[in-house]
Amino acid sequence: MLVTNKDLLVPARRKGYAVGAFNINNLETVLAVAEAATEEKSPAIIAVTPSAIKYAGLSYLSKIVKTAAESSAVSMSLHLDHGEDFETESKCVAAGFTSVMIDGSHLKFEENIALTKKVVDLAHPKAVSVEAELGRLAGIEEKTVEEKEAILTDPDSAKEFVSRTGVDALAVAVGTSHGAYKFKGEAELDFERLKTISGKIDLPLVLHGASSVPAWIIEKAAKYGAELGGAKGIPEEHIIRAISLGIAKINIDTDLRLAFTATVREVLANQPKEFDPRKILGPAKEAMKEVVKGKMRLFGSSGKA
Ligand code: PGH
Ligand code: CA
Ligand code: ZN
Repeated sequence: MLVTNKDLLVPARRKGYAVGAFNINNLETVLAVAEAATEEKSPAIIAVTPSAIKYAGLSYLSKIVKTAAESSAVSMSLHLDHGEDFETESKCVAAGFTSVMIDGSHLKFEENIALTKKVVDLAHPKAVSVEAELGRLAGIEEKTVEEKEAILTDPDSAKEFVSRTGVDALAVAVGTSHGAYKFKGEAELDFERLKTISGKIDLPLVLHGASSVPAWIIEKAAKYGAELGGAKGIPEEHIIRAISLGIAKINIDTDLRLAFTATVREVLANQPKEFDPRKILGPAKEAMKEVVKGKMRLFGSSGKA
């Protein structure tokens, strides 16, 4: 079933669990998320970035995701992740996305409000949910954000932002970042700030850059030749605490990429005679599916479909 992010996230925030938003860019990743959601009886958000669209095409990706949603008993949404311009937002709404993110976090406050409002006015009449971002995460994104340019979300500005734009969900910056290298030292999130924001805003809050970069995946990848020294993610205890403080949507990309790559390396190393793509990508899909199932259990969304 294809539903909106609002349908999935309002109950999540109210009941204290979070729904995973999993970044996809090919058939295998969509299958991994859809099969995991079915087995866990969990809702799922399937997230597509502009760079995924550039890689695989809007029509291919939206049709693959819609096929997955329509053939599953659980609820799923088709979500644009980190859309940055009105044209991309319009194309995704026209292609049947049920939710769009407008990431104006690189803009000045008033400009971010104006662009976000314009997207809300486009999306809401078509019953499409809108997520916006205030503050700025460091790391690899559509455009890489240097650490010194990262800004944590100001709670009062966030309250003003949501009331003036009418968004359905807000992505906050509380110390996470995109990619596999989130911390040089201890993993630290600003929970006090998150608590203050969620006290002021009762909308579902979104945690980007939430991959945990599990040691077992890094070790498996390294065993078969990957060079990922210094990779570090968000500890699972931090995720649980963030959910208790109002986070209702959690974005995961890096952990799926790592599981995929570690498994492809393992298959190629152990079976040098194999050259059937299905025998290489099939196990990689299974590995991503196990990661997704683990996230659903961690986020508390299992059994909530
Ligand atoms: C993310 C994914 N996508 O929008 O925020 O973050 O790099 O931690 O998986 P990760
Ligand atoms: Ca951003
Ligand atoms: Zn993100």
